[in-house]
Amino acid sequence: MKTIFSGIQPSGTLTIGNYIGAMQQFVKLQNDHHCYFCIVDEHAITVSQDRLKLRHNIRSLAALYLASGIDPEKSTLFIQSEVSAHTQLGWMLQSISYMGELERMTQFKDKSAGKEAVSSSLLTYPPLMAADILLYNTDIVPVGEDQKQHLELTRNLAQRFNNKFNDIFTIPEVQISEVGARIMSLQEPTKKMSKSDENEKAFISMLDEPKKIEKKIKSAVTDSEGVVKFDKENKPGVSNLLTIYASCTGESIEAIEVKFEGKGYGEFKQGVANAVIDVLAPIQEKYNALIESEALDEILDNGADRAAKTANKTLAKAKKAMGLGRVKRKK
Ligand code: ATP
Ligand code: LTN
Repeated sequence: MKTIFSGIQPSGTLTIGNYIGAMQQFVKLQNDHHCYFCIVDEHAITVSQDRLKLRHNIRSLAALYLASGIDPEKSTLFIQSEVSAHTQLGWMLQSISYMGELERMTQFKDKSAGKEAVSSSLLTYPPLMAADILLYNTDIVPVGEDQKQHLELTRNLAQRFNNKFNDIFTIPEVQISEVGARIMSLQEPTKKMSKSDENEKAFISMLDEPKKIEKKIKSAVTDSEGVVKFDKENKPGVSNLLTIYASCTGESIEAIEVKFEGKGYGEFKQGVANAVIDVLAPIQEKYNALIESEALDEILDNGADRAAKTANKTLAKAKKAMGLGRVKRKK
């Protein structure tokens, strides 16, 4: 069975973009893969976080993974900072990363643009991400399109390490889902929907109430043509809503276009809102049952123990390959 690793940052409540682009895929993949799903809190602190909010977001993200259908019997769900091998290998991989290649990462450029004080961890984010992946001998990394460049770098670092020291890392493949790989902002449909967007109207949170979902979709930016048709170039807003609709119902884009032929955006938007509400209602119910439960802590404790077992083995091999520490004497 192939091994899968993916991570989500606890930097806010997950959006419908995260759900479609990440969660939906994870839930399917766990049936025939060996899966690790990680709450990457050490990545979240590369930008400033309020400590109480961060703590809340970590727990909330864990509950959302489970409420979305991640089964702790099938998958290992854990918090990055509870498995210390991640930062340790992350540091080691920084030592073989070049400034130039890190500065070229679009995420770094986007997040640092126009800022006066940029933390160095924003620059060294990709070697930590590479460590997350490489610790588990990962074969496949399912992510959204925006993470492709980081995956390419991860592969380069793994190859560089293997060539320079010893052949210990598996070279991971990226897997990007086709439909819904990139859900866009409701307010600026040429920009990715992001849970840390300052404008709350730009995203639908997985925990938004039905009324709020309806309101946000009704105020989504479209165009003045009044035709429900998929055309990413000329009709980014409508195309985005079509993608959301299709991902929530499983219907094809073409079938939805036919359904709303000759109908206005008002009716279409109501349809999109209903589709989103129907998908989120059962998830929210499960979330509410989990969020304060002891069961959630137990799952995360077990997950961290299981993850550490594998991670520590890889870390020991990598340290040995690099010449760190001592050779253990035989007693
Ligand atoms: P932030 O805005 O806080 O940087 P984010 O909302 O972009 O975060 P991440 O934690 O970076 O979310 O990503 C979690 C997963 O969800 C990744 O696999 C990412 O590619 C995917 N993802 C994030 N946003 C979208 C989106 N708009 N459409 C599809 N997939 C997405
Ligand atoms: N950088 C990713 C989150 C992330 C990740 C990972 C994804 C951190 N470590 C390892 C896949 C594998 C993001 O911002 N979406």
